[in-house]
Amino acid sequence: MSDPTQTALTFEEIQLFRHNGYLKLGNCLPEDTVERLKAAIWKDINDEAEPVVRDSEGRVVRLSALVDRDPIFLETASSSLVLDPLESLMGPNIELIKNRHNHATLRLSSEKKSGLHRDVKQWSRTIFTVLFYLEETNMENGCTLLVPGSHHFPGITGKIGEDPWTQTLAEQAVPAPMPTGGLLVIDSMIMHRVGQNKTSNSRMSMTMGYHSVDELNDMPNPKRIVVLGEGLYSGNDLKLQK
Ligand SMILES: O=C(O)CCC(=O)C(=O)O
Repeated sequence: MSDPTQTALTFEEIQLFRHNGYLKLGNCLPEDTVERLKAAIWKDINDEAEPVVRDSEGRVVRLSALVDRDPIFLETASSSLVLDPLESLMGPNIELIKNRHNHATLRLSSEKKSGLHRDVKQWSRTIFTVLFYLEETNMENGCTLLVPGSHHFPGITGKIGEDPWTQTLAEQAVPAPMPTGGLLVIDSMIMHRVGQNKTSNSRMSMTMGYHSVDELNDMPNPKRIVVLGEGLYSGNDLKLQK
């Protein structure tokens, strides 16, 4: 795969990410990568290759377990285009998470409006999510909307919009239009939602979750893949065993 260099993030970009909870990355996926990803996604959608999620009309709108499908998915999710900026945010040892996100979604025209949500519940267990936009996304076809800074709010148990303090948040969501091949990294505690697709076309994206290697866990986790650095362990029980 051709892999344009994505430089490490600047201090200002890192600060913006920490402050706002999201960052549009400077470089896009190369055109040929986008085409390979879309072809692999369309193939599995047309074959209805499980595991899939269907909409109320029975149409396949999501492919799950993406990294166990065509190798292009893992290749893209672990390319330096993604890992160079992630390393600036997460350090040198990074795992890709197989049981959160790890899917491709076809957003079709829909009357239903989705609500704000978080991808994780508590700030001490947050992950970072990368959204790979395989088609241009804008206000018409339902670009992602985010509430800047909402990743700093405490964990909540109910649905966003149920407690009085979260009720007004929907009004604060800002749109994040993205070009074809664009990459958006979010702190998964940020409150966000997908916009409404008011066109007759699809809006295709791929979503992957990442975590820094947990240096206090020495149990192999088959639902994680180390994609950068090493799966090191530095618990202080090592000293006690000597
Ligand atoms: O596709 C989008 O715009 C948002 C996706 C999303 O909210 C999610 O996968 O949790």
